[in-house]
Amino acid sequence: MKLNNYTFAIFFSVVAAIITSIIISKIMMEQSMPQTAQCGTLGREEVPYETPLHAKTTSLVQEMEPRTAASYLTDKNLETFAYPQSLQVDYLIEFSQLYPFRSFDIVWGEYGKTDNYIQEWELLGCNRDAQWVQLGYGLFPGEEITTVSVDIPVSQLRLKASSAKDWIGVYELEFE
Ligand SMILES: [Ca+2]
Repeated sequence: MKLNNYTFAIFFSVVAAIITSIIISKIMMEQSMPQTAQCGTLGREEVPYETPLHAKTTSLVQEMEPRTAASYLTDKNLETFAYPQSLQVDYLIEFSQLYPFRSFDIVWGEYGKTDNYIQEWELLGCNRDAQWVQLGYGLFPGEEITTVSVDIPVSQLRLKASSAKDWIGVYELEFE
């Protein structure tokens, strides 16, 4: 009888140790698992500053007018503007690689100058870990151009702005 109790105690402690180690290794595995990409893709390479950039710009707000399509946001022409005919703009700019930008100039034109237009805006960047980080944020710009400085490489941008009253647009997103 005494032996049985002793055997049971050993058996019980072995089982408990196995269960504990399974739980610990599961927790450690979860912690070391790579993050899921929120934007871009994981493992993008950072390219040198001199690398020529090709921006592919798409609107995440449905566009009603092809003459003011998303591509006009990054066509390097300050006369043309992207304007989805909506109270909101939400543009995704894709660069394919991680680029060490220094700053962005958001050229709002009249949409930043008069307070019936943009009331809130945000610029996000896709970082090395493929996560969105906020690069800039503001309420009514009160200016035609807003400059946003950046000190991390990003592979994508997302420019959002909204108005409560009138449709808004953006003339250009310049980067250097
Ligand atoms: Ca333009």
